[in-house]
Amino acid sequence: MELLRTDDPAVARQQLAERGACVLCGLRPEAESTVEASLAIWGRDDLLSAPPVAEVSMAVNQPPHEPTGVPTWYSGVSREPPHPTERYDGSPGKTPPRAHSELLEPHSDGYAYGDAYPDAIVLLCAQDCEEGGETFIVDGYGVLETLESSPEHSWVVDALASREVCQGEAGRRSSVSSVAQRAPSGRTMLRNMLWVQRPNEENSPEEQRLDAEMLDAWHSAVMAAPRSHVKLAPGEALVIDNYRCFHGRTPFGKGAEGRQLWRQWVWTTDAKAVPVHDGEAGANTSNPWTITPEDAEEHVNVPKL
Ligand SMILES: O=C(O)CCC(=O)C(=O)O
Ligand SMILES: [Fe+2]
Repeated sequence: MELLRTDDPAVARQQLAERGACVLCGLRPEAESTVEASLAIWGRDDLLSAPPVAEVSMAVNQPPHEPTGVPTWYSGVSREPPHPTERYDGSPGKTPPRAHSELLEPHSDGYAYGDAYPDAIVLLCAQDCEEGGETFIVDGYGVLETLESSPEHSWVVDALASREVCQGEAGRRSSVSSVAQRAPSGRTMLRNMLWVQRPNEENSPEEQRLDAEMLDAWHSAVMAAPRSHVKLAPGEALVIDNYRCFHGRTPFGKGAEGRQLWRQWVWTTDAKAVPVHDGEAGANTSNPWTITPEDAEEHVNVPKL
């Protein structure tokens, strides 16, 4: 599938609804553009939260950099979050470092938030590299269809919706829930996190074996699914439905040092739950899962797979 390029935010939103991803063009190649683009796509009514952008450069796991002048937390909250969620507790864990010379496998962003992971992502290119560093998308709904139509694997679809597995970082915030869920808005929510999703440690050995079998089938199907590649140019943003699509990128070649992307996580009114930044004007504190500014620093820009 070819990802559509458009400079019209309304078309981008339409594409997101129909295909789960597209490229929005004609943006300034600056960090500030990510919130502007998000506002242009969803508008103040439907954009609930857009925390500080994170810089994605050569090493995906390098500490995030927050430039001055970038809005710190978009608090255009004009209504209650769609669904509150509980606060997760946990101590720091580790994710495998990803070298720029390696392929970054398809994944969902935001595992640190548990079920309240962001429902959309805006990945804006400020500077590209000469070789490699292409971003790609896997359509998770397509993966579900493929599983469904395979006599050998159709059981996986039901299992994804009913088996509760560990989807949080080990030793950090635990998140035990099903891989496939439905948000109150009706959207199907999927997660693909190769190094994070694992059998539910509370389960019996036999149940854990079934968890593992399901996760293996799911991860294998995602890895085998078609990928739509896009080489982003400066001023272009890949807009992703993070409930539906998984993203990754090819290894960098020449000019890797210069490549720079800005990553904006977005929560819209269609999200299952929205983590709320505590203590900021306009922040909605009625959500029991309220994160403090320190928490936000640590978790909003949490190192990614
Ligand atoms: O470098 C890329 O193109 C994607 C990076 C990524 O997956 C992320 O920042 O979440
Ligand atoms: Fe990512």
